[in-house]
Amino acid sequence: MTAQLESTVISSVVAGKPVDGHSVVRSTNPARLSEVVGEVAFGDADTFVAAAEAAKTAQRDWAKIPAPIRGRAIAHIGRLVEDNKEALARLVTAEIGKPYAEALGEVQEIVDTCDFFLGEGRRLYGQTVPSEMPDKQLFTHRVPVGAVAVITAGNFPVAVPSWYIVPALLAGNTIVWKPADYSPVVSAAFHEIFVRGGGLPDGVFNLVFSDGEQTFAGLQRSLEQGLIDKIGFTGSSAVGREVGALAGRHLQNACLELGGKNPLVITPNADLDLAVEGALFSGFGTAGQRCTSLGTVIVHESVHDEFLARLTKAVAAAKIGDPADDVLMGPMLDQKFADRYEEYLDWIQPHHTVAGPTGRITADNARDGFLGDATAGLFYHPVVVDGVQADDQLFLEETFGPIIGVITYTDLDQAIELANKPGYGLSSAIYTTDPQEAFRFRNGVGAGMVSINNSTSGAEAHLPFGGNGKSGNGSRQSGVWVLDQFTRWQSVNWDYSGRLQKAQMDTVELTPDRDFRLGS
Ligand code: UN1
Repeated sequence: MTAQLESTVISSVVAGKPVDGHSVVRSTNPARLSEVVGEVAFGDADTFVAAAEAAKTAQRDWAKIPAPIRGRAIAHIGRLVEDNKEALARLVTAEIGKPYAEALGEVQEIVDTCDFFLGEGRRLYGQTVPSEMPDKQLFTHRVPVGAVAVITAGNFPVAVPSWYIVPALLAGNTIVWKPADYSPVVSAAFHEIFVRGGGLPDGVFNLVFSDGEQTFAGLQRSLEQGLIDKIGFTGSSAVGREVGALAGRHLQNACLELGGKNPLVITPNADLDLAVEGALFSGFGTAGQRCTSLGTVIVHESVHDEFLARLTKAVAAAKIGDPADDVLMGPMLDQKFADRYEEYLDWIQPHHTVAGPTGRITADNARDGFLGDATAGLFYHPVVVDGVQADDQLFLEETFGPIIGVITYTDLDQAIELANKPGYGLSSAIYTTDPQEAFRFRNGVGAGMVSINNSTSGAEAHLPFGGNGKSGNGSRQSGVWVLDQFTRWQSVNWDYSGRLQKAQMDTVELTPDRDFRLGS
């Protein structure tokens, strides 16, 4: 029997109006697959192009609204999110299986982002710059980029979209948002809160449900027609490469937030219990499906055995089960992630050691102390793979799921080399009580984010977030830094001399005495 929480079919919203879809898809609860969270009508490439047209048309008037007033809209959105915090978090938990405490944290991240940008509406500073000539003044202004396509993943179905949408709107841009196809209900709720809370005019924030192929086709056509001026994309490195290439062909640089193979180094003097706690949270929170999730623990050989013993014990004791309960780990986000994760499990080799069970939690492959009915959902055992080597696939590639590797090192330079070897560069962590080691690691690691005595996850909403290498193209989200993604600098030179003053040619020179020498 299926229980249905929502009876209406949700759909794309273009220029403020719902749009008929082509196929209706069910969104189910990954913790109880028989429970339908909602139904969504998928659009196609035409839906995307229509949304881009609406965004492009609405942008001119949205940009005319003074930035402080747009900042007020962001303030109201933040309050409305706060007032709906529990309801939105419950939807996150129901639709993608994120444990409720984490889901509340995720919703809080939207509020934090709004808190930051509501003030930016009264700043959005430019500069006054001196001219090399008299009676002339130079200025810089931030101007909006235009219509922005935002394409996001469903592991952070509301926090990560807000990192793009809040600053983009604040800076005077309009939006076409294509959320993950497996989190439509929570996406529709987010969209409605934003439109209502901000009093956003029609066309300012458009929502498109479509599959990856149709989205790409729609994006391509929109770019060809000059309807999209900027792309923000969060997802896999493979798709990010395609999106970046498409943007590049249209002389645009996309804001890309891609995969990670995030290392966590443990030095001989580290507080091992703290390191275990950090590894547990970043390895298995969101069932290992964050872009900041821990990939490999790089532990000094002298503390390897002790660390592994404590970690194995902690993993065995961790609470796993119904994400509505107080658990460390719930189910996989969606069937397709479960299927892909099973392939990663094949990367475990005979030279590896795994302490506990692996694979799907079932009646025959049970987990002690499981909270709820494991067979009803997409639940997997948390896996720690010891004896990983630097040329293992498991060491080199992202494994989106509850699996972490353990490798040893002998000196810090080697640990840094191992941390950088997979070629991603999103997040990283070091557990040490020696400041020299912390600084040497920070200096040597190629990641965009470094944690010292904290896990690889847990970025705050006003610090630059983003990666290098296979994790992105160097773009940064959050805080003032993201404004460079959603605005362009316009320089103004204002001449009030009443004559043509030619730069570099009509400048006056003083007469320096270059021959003067002391004592001569
Ligand atoms: C992501 O997985 O795409 O630091 C973002 C963290 C979260 C954001 C992760 N605040 O893990």
